[in-house]
Amino acid sequence: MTGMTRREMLAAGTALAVNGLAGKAAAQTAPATGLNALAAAKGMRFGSCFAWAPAGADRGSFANPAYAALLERDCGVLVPENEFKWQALRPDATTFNFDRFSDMLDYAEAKGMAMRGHTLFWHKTERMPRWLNDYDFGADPPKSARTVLGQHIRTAGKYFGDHIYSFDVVNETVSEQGALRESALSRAFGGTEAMLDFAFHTARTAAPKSQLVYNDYMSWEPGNDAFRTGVLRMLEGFKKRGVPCDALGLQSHIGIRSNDSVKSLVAGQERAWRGFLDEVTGMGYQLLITEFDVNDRGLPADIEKRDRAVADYAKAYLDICFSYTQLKDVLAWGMCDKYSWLQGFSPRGDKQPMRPVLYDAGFKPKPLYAAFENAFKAAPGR
Ligand code: 9MR
Repeated sequence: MTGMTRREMLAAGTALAVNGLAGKAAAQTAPATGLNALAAAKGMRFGSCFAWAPAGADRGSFANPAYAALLERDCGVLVPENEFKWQALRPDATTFNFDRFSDMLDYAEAKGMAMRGHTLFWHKTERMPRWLNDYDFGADPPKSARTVLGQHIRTAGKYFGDHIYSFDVVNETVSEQGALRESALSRAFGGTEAMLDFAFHTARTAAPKSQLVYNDYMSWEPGNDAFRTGVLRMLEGFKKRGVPCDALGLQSHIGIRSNDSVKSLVAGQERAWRGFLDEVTGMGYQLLITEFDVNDRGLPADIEKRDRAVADYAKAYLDICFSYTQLKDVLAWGMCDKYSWLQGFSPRGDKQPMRPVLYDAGFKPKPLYAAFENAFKAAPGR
């Protein structure tokens, strides 16, 4: 698509309306500064999600100079928080709208940062566009299901495969009980397994150079045994069937939700988490941390104590994860507390703003930032 404008694209007679494609320059490599420099010294990379917003909006966006300064200081890789999801890209079955995503990619590439694609398919009905949940799969449901999902993955791969080095091909298809979720689309395929295999094979063909990831809300939090077992069974199945999935994305939305001390939480969670990571890497999968943040609901309001516990808990988690040299990319789910999804999704009982990511609402680094610095410094090279 190099040099092809949106108008030329449309004139080229594609069966689908694909908006938002400007000519793209080749990606450059960001000069490593801040956390990304510490990561790079170990063969790793640090990054964050970010958003699209109108110029100057008070958002976690490249268009907010204060937020962009954080991205440019610390990040070598970026991922759109919402703008590459079906709900953002696909107003209906025949239209793609890449306008916002395209702006984000232009920014990332102008700054020499790599881009991840989140996500080619989020298999939760409440996260799928309504038109897809209500879709009429007609007389030959498997065929029309392959057309719908295939068009999406092929279009994203065709236009952005050379620009997105890593795709979350499927996000969250394993339930809390460890079963594969179902939807109208998976039923049309004749089952979730057939749909997952098709998604990864199609992504490999459409974007042969990109890393293909299964992403889920993995972390060391307790009470996840059935869920983790379900993920392991699915990953085993991929290997047996030759499904081209390269890596497991550990979302890593960790949190302290009780009065337990950091020490006792770590002691209770480390063994099972290492056991899980041993199994995943033992099957030959790479790892990424894709959406790191720390929910501080269970911690006292006192900011000094709260930030200390968040940082200590995070450092223990990062040390374990970084000890696996299969893990190279580490992305936070936002750089500044002010814009974290958790402020709205999971407010604290005392109504104090949450402090889940690396910079506070005044754009100052917190102890969590130092925890990342120290974790990268302590990590074995890869
Ligand atoms: O942070 C995202 C929030 O702004 C969106 O409203 C929400 C639904 O699209 O998704 C949030 O990001 C999620 C990510 O896409 C997948 N893993 C869990 C993240 C937090 O819910």
